[in-house]
Amino acid sequence: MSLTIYKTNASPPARAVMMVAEILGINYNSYEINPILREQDTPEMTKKNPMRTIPYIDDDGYCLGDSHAIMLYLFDQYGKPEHSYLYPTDKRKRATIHQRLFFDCGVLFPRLRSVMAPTYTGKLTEISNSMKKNIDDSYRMLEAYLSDTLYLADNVITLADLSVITTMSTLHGIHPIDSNKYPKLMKWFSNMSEQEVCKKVNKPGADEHVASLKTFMEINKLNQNKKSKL
Ligand SMILES: N[C@@H](CCC(=O)N[C@@H](CS)C(=O)NCC(=O)O)C(=O)O
Repeated sequence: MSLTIYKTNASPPARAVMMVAEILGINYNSYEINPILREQDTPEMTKKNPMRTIPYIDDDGYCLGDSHAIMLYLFDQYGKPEHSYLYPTDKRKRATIHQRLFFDCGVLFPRLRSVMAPTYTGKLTEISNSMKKNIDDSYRMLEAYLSDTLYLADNVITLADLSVITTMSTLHGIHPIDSNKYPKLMKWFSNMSEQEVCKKVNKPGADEHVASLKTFMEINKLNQNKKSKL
């Protein structure tokens, strides 16, 4: 068996894939990619993942991009009966898990990405009010998703939680959850952060990601101030 995960620890979707691999006990190779330097754009990498995003995997010649698709594949390929809680067979629970994964892919992560992209390209000096409004609106949705269950799709942790916690760990670092407005989300976030897999696999990369976004914003501010004085 030879599974390679192309990743960087700061990347939220890469952290989600790494957490699933950790829980399933998969022995994998890591290949570090720096997306700021666009290391994923070489012809060889583009062939493996035409989306040119991180993470992607190569499992004995089978290549797959998008963390959500990868998480489901790893579960199907490597999951054992004791992991069934992560993706139960009940059709409605599965549908809810899918919805939360699509929510992360199509709503939550893009709202973080709208901060990341202009920050890493030197444009953003602080999160704008409209960005904050969009992020808060996502927190409102998550609060609603947590109205009937302790976790996002069930009373136990599923793939949905492993995906969303990675995006939320960066978002909370740059635009903290207001626990008065979103008490269930705050409790979920604290519960998830206490999980061993999150402490070991998610936290170091999340801390790195938050610190790098804040540092880039500071540098952008200095550069823009310098330019305005010229
Ligand atoms: N939906 C994708 C998003 C992946 C993504 O956008 N990753 C970022 C790094 S955190 C990236 O590769 N950015 C470079 C780009 O979008 O070109 C997933 O879940 O894997």
